[in-house]
Parts: sequence; C-alpha cells; structure tokens
Amino acid sequence: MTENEKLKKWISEIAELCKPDNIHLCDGSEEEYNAMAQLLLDNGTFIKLNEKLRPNSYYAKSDPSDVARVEDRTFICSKIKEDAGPTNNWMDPGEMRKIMLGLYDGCMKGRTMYVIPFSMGPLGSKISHIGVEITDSPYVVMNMKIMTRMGKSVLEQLGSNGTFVECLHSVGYPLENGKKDVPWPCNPTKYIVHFPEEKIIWSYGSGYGGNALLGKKCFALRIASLMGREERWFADHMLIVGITNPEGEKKYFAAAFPSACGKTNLAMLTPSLPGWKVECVGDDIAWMKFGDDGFLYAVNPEAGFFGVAPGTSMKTNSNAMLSVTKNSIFTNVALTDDGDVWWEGMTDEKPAHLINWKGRDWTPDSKEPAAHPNARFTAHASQCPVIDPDWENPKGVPISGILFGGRRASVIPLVHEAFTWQHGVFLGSIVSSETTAAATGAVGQVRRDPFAMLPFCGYNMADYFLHWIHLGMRADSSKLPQIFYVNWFRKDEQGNFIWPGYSENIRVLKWIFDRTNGKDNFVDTAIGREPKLDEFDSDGLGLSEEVLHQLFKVEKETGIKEVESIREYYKQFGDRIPKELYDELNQLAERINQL
Ligand code: SAT
Ligand code: MN
Repeated sequence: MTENEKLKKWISEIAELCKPDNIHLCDGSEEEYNAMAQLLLDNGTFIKLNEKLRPNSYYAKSDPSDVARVEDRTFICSKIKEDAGPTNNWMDPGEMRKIMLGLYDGCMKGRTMYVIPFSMGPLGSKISHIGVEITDSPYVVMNMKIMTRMGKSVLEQLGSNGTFVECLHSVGYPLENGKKDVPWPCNPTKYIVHFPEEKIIWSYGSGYGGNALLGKKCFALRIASLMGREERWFADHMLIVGITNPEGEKKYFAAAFPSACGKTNLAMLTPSLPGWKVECVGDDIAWMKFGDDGFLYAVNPEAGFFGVAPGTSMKTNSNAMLSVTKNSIFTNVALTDDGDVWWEGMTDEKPAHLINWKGRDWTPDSKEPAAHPNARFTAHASQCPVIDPDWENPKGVPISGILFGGRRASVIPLVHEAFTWQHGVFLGSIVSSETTAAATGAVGQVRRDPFAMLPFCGYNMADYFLHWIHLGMRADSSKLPQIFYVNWFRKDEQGNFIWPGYSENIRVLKWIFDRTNGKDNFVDTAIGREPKLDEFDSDGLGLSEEVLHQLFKVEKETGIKEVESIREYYKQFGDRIPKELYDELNQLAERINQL
C-alpha cells in the first residue's frame, strides 16, 4: 500500500462511499497494463489489433452518447459565483457536493476501484505537480499510463507527507445484484466538477477523454490555472515546439489554438523549407514558469498524445502516423477487415469495407462516417520520431514566442504580431474560431475562445486576462516572449482555403523566428505587425499577387464589425475586464477608423 497518510485516508473514505468490490493501487508496470488490457478484451471493450500490422495496440468504440467533452456538464464550484465567471457553469459547492455524494454512493459496486498516482510534468521537476486519480475504469488506467508518469515512482516521490490533487472518477455504472457489464459503461447523467478552493476534481458518468482522464483538461488546465494564479505561473492550452533554422540556431515556441484546430499537426510539423527543423515538446498543454534568469520556461505536463485521428495521414502529419504504429490505443476510429484501423483522410483511397465506429458495416457508399469526427489515438510521446531531446528536461525549455490562432474563414490575416505584451494579451483575449467536433454541440459557428482556454479556465476568465497582464508587468520586458496571431484557415469567396497550410506553415514560423531575432521584416498595420510582403517567403507556392494580398488584408468595414463584436463579447465580464484591455480595444478601433 502507501505510506502517505492523506492518501490512505482518502482511499478509505472513497471506498466507503463508492463501495467497490476490490481496491487496486496502480504500480504503473507493464504487467499491470497488460492485465488491464486483458480485462477489457474479456469485457468486449477492446479488440486487439493485428499484431503484425499494429503491434501491442487496441481498438475501442465508446457508447455513441459518450464521444466528447461535455462542456454544458462541466462546473467550477467556487464559493462565490463571480469567481467562476460568466463563461463557466457554476453551482454552489455545498449543493453540488450533495448531488455528487448521492451519485457516488455505491457507484462502484461489483467493480474494482483503481488508485492511480500520477505526475504532471517530469518527476522531480520544480514545474511538476502530483495528482491521484481514483477510477473504476481500466480503460482510464491504461490511457493514464500512456498520458502521464504513473505508478510506483510517483508514490515514492509523494513520500509519507507529500500532497496531491484529488481526482475522483466513476463511469456511474454499478454492477449490483449480478447485473452484467457492457463494453462501454457510462451514465446518461454526467458531471465534470471542479472545487477550486479545495483543488478537488469529481467526475461522474463519462468514460471518454477529457471527462475521464482527469490529469489532462481537469487538472493540467482548470485546476492548474488556479495554482498558476496563486503561484505566479501559467497553465495554458498550448503546444510547445523547438524550431532550428538552417544556421543551426534553435528557439522554442508555444501556441494556443482551440481544440481540433491543428495543434498536433503544428507540434510535429515536417517543414517544406530546406534546412529547417521542427521538434515536438508537447501537443496540447504547456506549464510555464519564470526562471531565476528572468526568462519564461515551459514543460509539457503530459507524457503522451491524445490526438484527433480523422484527417491525420502520412501527408498531413507523418510524425503522428509514425507515433501510432505500435503500443497505441484507438477510440472510435473504424476497423479494417485485416484487423487494423482506418479513419477519414488517412489514405486517398477508401477501403472497400470496414466496420465503422458504431460497429456497423461500412463501404465508401455509406451515408455515415467510418470514424467519429472526434475519434482519438493515444500514444506515448517517446514514440514520436521528432520528439525534442529536451522534452523531459526538468528545467523546461525557454520560450521565445507565443502564438495564438483559430479557424476563421475571413477577417483575420495569416499572421500578425502584437506591438507589446499587453497588446498580445489583448490578442489572446479575443481568440476566435469556428467550432469543431472536439466538444458536443453545433459545428462551424464562430465563437470567442480566449487563449483557447474558454472550456478550460478554472476561474473568472477576466481575472485570467489580468493575471497575464500582471505577470508581464513584473517581468523584464526584454526577456518576455513576443506574441503572434496566426490563421491558417482563410478562405476565398468560393469557400476554398487560400493558404496551403500543413508543411508550408514553416514559412510563417520562419517570419516569426526572424522577428524574435529583431529582424526588420515587418510593417505596422491597424491590427499589429504584418510581414513586409517581399520579406515573406512564398517562393515556389505559386500564389498569385492577389491571393498574397488577400492573406494579409485588413479591411475597414469588417474591422469595424470585429471591434463591435469584441465590445459585445467583453460586456459579459462587466467591469472585471482589465482597463488595459479596454485601452487596447479603443486604440484598435481608432486605428481601424483611420483606414
Ligand atoms: O477530450 S479531450 O479534452 O482530452 C481532448 C480535447 O478536447 O482537446
Ligand atoms: Mn486540447
């Protein structure tokens, strides 16, 4: 068992509440992982993939109702409602506790309760933090083994009096009185609850992704964002990449895009320009702290990728494809006749026959998709061919630039740079994107997703903006990362993308890289700094002069509309919006009016 008093007490409390048949403290071993896989195979949750084609890999399909994060069931239960802010669901913590205790009472009957000690960030790093997840899902245990540092070594680190974030999870499907299990147990009632004052996570009813792997969005973003505010650091929804130029100079960048906007693709980019190299530190989350030298350092708190499968191919992201050739878990993709996986976009030619994610026969003529649009792969980061040599460096990597971005068919140019840190925080606060399948809800509508943190901020988003402004003010401005905004998704009037994206995005990164060396390759525009067109490397792309102009165009009419829409969106935060951001907005309005 464990020596840790707090953990011992918590385990017995939860066991008393949830009433499992057995308790299993996870050691994180290979044997344990294989035993969990066997359980899931026996239960019909898993199908083992063809050992020759995809060694040591498994296929799962979820309940059709349990396929994505449930934002409308996600709550921040602070004592005071305003502390959760207008963009989070809130309920009084006492009231919520009552509901949850009722749901948890006996919820693990007939099941084993797994206790998973895990570290977010390299073990022993000053930037890392420990959590313990209690769950009744062996699928969660396996995914946590890939996605975090998990097991015995974490318990050792915890010692007898170390502290940890309590993460409780149940699929909400007790097996009472001989009730038979189903392949994907879950419950139509779902709650993903955070108690910010106690730093506790309680999740119920879902077995899927961010609802169930509580180290990811619940801990590493919602709870960690609170810890960051208290301790003056950043927990952000950002990938981290190392970029080396042809001269051999290396810099690191962090980038925040809303879910399913190509973060994994950028994190593992294969550059089209000769001599450039991109290496991956992380594809989803960055924890960033200021070092004693005044520079900002980042670690990836995760140890694996939980990436969107559809659209991933040898053409769009060969490094992701090569990361999942073995030792991987696939959820809600399609199954081929020879026991391998397939999803939309994986190959140009569609297989003649598949079993789709709903378990039904599928042919290219089928009306329904083969894979669910939010189908995922889980693979350990070490399997990525371009994993950065410093991805586990406990010091973190120094960040030279921060990128924001989203999916916008119009208005927002391919790239622009903030004039100052404060202007950059303003750009982060107005990130907008057309919605995707990563969360349940309508697809394709423009929504503001500040810092790509809208579903992931553990407190009032306006206070979060202030936190970013404050840390910038305290820092040595000459050492702060420069801030950029990118949009790979601009379209023409016919609805075609006008920028090739993917590998060609290195051209934008090249301009950004040079900017962080202070190169005079920019012009000031109404919205920020944009590339001088003759300094932007579009050689060989065959883009017409007109398209190039369109990529960087800022127009008065749409600009005025955008300013109005920002003003409207800020209103929900009332006077909690920092004055500095209204200053930025007013200055933007003035510059646009002068166009
Ligand atoms: O389901 S997750 O929250 O883990 C993935 C995502 O939405 O980015
Ligand atoms: Mn994400």
